[in-house]
Amino acid sequence: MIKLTVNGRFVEVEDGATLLDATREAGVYVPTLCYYPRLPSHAVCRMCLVDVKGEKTPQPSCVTKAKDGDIIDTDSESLQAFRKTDAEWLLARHPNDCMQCEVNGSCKFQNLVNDFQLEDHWEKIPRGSQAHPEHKLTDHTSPSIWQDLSKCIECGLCVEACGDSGQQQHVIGFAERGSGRMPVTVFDKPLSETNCISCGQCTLVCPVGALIETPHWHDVLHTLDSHRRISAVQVAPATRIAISEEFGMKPGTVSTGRMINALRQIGFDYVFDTNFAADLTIMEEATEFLTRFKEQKNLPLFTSCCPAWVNWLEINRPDLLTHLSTTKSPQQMHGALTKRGAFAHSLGAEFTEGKTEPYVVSIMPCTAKKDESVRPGVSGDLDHVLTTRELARMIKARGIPFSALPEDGKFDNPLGESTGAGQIFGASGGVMEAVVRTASHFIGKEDSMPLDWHQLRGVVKDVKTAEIPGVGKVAICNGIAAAQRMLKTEAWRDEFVAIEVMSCVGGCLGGGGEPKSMDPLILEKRMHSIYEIDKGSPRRRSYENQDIQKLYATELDKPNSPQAHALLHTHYAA
Ligand code: HC0
Ligand code: SF4
Repeated sequence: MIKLTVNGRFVEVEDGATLLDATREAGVYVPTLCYYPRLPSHAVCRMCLVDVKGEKTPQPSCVTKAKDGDIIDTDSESLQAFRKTDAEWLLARHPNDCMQCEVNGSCKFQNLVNDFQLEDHWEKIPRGSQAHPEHKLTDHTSPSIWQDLSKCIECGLCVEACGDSGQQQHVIGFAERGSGRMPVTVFDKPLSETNCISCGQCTLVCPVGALIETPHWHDVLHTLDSHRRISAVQVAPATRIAISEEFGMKPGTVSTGRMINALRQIGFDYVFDTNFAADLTIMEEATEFLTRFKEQKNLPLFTSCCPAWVNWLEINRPDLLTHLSTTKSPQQMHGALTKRGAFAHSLGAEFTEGKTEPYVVSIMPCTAKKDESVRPGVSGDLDHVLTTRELARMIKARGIPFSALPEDGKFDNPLGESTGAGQIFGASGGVMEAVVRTASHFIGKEDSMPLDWHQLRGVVKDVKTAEIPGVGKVAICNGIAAAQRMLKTEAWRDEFVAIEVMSCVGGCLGGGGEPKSMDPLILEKRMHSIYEIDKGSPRRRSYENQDIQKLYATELDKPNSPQAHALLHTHYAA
């Protein structure tokens, strides 16, 4: 351990810790703009400079390692003056449209301006140099991601998140030098024409509003307020946990009941659980897997519920699309059942008497789910997809005191009941574990196989594997970069019978639409809660879901039946 003092306070930090870590340990606030826990720091914003006794110049605390005996001052007059000037320079290049900005209230730069009481007294120098008009500042062509580089502060985090340190897609890179420097797409193409997979990791790390999810929450509130259609919303497994962070609660706090109550107050007539459809996905996907296994065809099966992974395959390896499960994702299944299946039928007369079809919204921790909802083959299942962050904005816009809401909210049925297997979909490895739990029942080995597959869990390892007795080896790729690495050789073809890929590290709980936490252990904390919900569930295998059993009995016959195929399966664009 390293012992040092920060502003006169004694602290101990682990070997290898930075001065920034030490300030956090001491409970001292040091502003940062270009720092993000899981990405390399380049110390470009200079906001985190601190004085270190004995050093002639201030040191960037995000990259300077702490040493035994260091004496740190974070708040000297000269540091305050430097930070102020530095931030005012950024402000001179920043548009003054905070009131209309989608990240108003959660922008790190806005917070800084507020904290430092900065005045915008310099002459404005709009971003985007006249010398390089080819770099378009705004791009609204993607169904998932909006770009507005007039707000960019050049932190470089999007370049890292999309590039070598993150998703390995390299869609965004820096162009130009000096004051014209900005992160642009390859050949300045609109995002929709690049290899962007819509994962949204760039929006997660952007400290300002330069890269955001394509916003749809205004449309949702507008439609709800018109009261013209019966409305239904479904919520993803990961959202009910991460939403708590947006309201100052401890990471990992489970807010299922509060969230349901908030959604009712926002104005939704029905609040459903995506986990119900996750159970249904398992019925379809486990059956599909066992059929392929029997026929030894199109193995290994690739899971298909991560739309950024589907996008990646379509763009980069269309030759492998036959491996993808044709089972729709839970989001799309739930949408189809709500719009055209069980729920729509249950509305009966109310549905037919002038109210038109139900208005269906989903809330996901993911930006690519927006893109998925307009894919050929599934478009029409849903009207709008919102991220967890957009849900928080709606709750705030409605003035709902989220943390004070009662925790007693319950999902509506019949599309609301779920098992623990549906809940673990939100974590990397969860889909595969859920498949194994139900497939073992289908092949009569339920009693001899474990319910908990700890080898498949975790947010740290790139690739996790497990041997399923009598079936073969399965693999989990924790992030799209891990999948890319695996597919570089041919070994996967013979080694595995099924492969789960989630494009974001950690799975959906680390999705690009989640709250922008700076807690280095955020993925672990969210994951812990997901498995706690599973552990406490009375039913933990998807086939045990009573409402799913009823759905097959009344509407879908059996898994992979023609009826199930018509409503619950899709195809891919080669
Ligand atoms: Fe996920 Fe899903 S688990 S992709 O991560 O399969 O977004 O949370 O809702 O559809 O269920 C996201 C999360 C979902 C879907 C489910 C799957
Ligand atoms: Fe890159 Fe993902 Fe952002 Fe697209 S959404 S630019 S792939 S990080």
